[in-house]
Amino acid sequence: MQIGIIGLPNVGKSTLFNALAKARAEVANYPFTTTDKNIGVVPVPDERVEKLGELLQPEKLTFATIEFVDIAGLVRGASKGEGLGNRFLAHIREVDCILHLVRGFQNPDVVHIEGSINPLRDIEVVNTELALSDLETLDRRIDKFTKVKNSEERELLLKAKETLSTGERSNENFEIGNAEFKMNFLLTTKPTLYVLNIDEDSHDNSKEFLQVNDFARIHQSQALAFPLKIESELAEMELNERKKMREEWGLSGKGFVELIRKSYELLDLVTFFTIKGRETKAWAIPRGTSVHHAAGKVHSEMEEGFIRAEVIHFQDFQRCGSMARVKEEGALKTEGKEYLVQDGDILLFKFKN
Ligand SMILES: Nc1nc2c(ncn2[C@@H]2O[C@H](COP(=O)(O)OP(=O)(O)OP(=O)(O)O)[C@@H](O)[C@H]2O)c(=O)[nH]1
Ligand SMILES: [Mg+2]
Repeated sequence: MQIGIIGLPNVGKSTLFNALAKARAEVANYPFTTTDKNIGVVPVPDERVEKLGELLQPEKLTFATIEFVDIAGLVRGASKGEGLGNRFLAHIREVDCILHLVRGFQNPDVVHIEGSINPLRDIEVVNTELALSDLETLDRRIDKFTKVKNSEERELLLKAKETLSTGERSNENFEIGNAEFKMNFLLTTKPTLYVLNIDEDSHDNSKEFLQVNDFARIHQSQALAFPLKIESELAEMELNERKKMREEWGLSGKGFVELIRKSYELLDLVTFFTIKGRETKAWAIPRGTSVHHAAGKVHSEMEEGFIRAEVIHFQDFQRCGSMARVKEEGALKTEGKEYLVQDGDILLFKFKN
């Protein structure tokens, strides 16, 4: 599951990506530093994993991961091929969700492609390009259906086009009568987290952030104020030093932990745990995945030979404190193939091989 980091040039996308993934995307003060798609695998902070580590003392403790993609900056006219327009848009099409990074920091040494700090305008510039690109995609699809009479799909595509043309965000699902089509091939349907990159002395009650937050709310999205520069510096420090600095700077947020958690929520994933053998491990899967498919995520043989799963919720395990106690209390439930994995389930797969 991937989150694409998008935004105007020079807003700090690669800085964010580097801090997140400790990858080596170039960071430099001029537009289009990033021309290739960079993917970083990031562990999802989860107190439950730490708790399981304490209780089970496994040799190896593994967090669930999500992927961030550093995408080249977009400019006005990207949908018409300006800048790295088309490549940029193709990369966005491939990701599941969008982290839209917006410049809120002042530093006049860093060039702003639009000439001034104005988060809402910047958001509109980027979103307009996404919408224009979607309109083109829709037109192409609508053309295909022109000869088909009473095509429900055509009607739906036209409806989507109408919605987009008014500047509204399109919905993933459009319904007409009994027909329902997934519109997830459109860029503007992707769940979005707006991250305002603020100066370290700015706050999440600043006028700019409140505007961004309102915008996000109206468009069924999320928003976060994030002092990227200081947070990336803090991320390099030892835990204790970091805590001290956080207090000194009066930083109220939870830093990257919060940013990653919010990204994780955006992807609408649930976490399950496996505790067999030497390794205790957290896995992320889309909400609504059956335990049968979850087994396949761990090992293809487990899916093929799946018999049943024994399930205990993290909280029950924590209360019992050990597997022996769980069994004594009869707190293990047996579930068949169709069971939908719940966030926090510890799963023991029974399979034949
Ligand atoms: N003051 C300040 N400078 C920042 C911040 N974030 C990034 N910068 C600086 O802005 C410049 C551009 O940052 P990048 O991370 O390369 O920006 P980008 O969005 O990846 O740019 P493109 O890839 O060209 O689209 C660098 O010189 C960074 O050091 C910030 O939070 N505060
Ligand atoms: Mg970059």
